[in-house]
Amino acid sequence: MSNISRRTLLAGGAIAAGTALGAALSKAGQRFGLVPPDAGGIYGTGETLAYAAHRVLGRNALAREFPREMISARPFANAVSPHSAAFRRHQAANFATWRLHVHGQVTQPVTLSVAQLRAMPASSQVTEVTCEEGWSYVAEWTGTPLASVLAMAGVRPTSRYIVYYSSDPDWWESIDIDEAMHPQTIVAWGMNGADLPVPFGGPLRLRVPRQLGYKSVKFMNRIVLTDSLDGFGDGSGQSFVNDGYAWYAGI
Ligand SMILES: Nc1nc2c(c(=O)[nH]1)N[C@H]1C(S)=C(S)[C@@H](COP(=O)(O)O)O[C@H]1N2
Ligand SMILES: [Mo]
Repeated sequence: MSNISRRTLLAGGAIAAGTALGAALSKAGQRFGLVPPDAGGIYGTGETLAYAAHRVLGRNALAREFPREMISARPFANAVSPHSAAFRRHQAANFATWRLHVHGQVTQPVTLSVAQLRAMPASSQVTEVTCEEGWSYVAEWTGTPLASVLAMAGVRPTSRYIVYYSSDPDWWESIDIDEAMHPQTIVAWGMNGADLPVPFGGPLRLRVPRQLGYKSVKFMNRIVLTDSLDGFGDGSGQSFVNDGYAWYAGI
């Protein structure tokens, strides 16, 4: 696929230099799974090109990892909606009651506690959270590779995306299976050597270091595997609050 897709992409790039990108690239792209779900939106052509380029040429590329000396002394926790009463009850129980549900196109849905996730082989990374607003910080993130969690549930071959939710009903996101299986995509439960603090998304946060900060959903409690984003919100793969953000936010 890689060679064909590469050619498709180069052809797409040449067409982009002209004007009639849409038809040709999107037809080829759809065929090879290179068109993001919000391709019809305001980012249209540019986003499709970025997504296709990253998927064809940089599918396994790694997000930059930093030396530990570069960990930010004062990481910035972005504002979130007020926590629900249910969240505060979990917090009062030190999140012993928190569960991550994994279902959809899997062989066997699984439900995991934070302790169960912590008992699995862990992975750490010193990576940057980059907000679309222009600020960023570097931290060490520790968690369970999402690929291991998905393997427990058994990914059906029809799955093309994961949709992931938080205790904040207005904040959910989706990524494709390549991104989900990437070794740097982790279900984080630790930050800078301690438990992941609530302001930074504790008890569980999906860290997607190859994409902008808004894809790293805090307070994650549910993951759904699916072959299509139709039927999830407006079908663009994101909560309405992220309308206007590109679905594919690769950096
Ligand atoms: N549940 C939830 N996750 C979220 C957000 C949010 O408001 N709610 N904000 C996102 C945005 S826009 C960014 S840039 C990062 C910020 O991460 P930080 O709070 O660690 O700085 O979290 C993302 N994850
Ligand atoms: Mo952000």
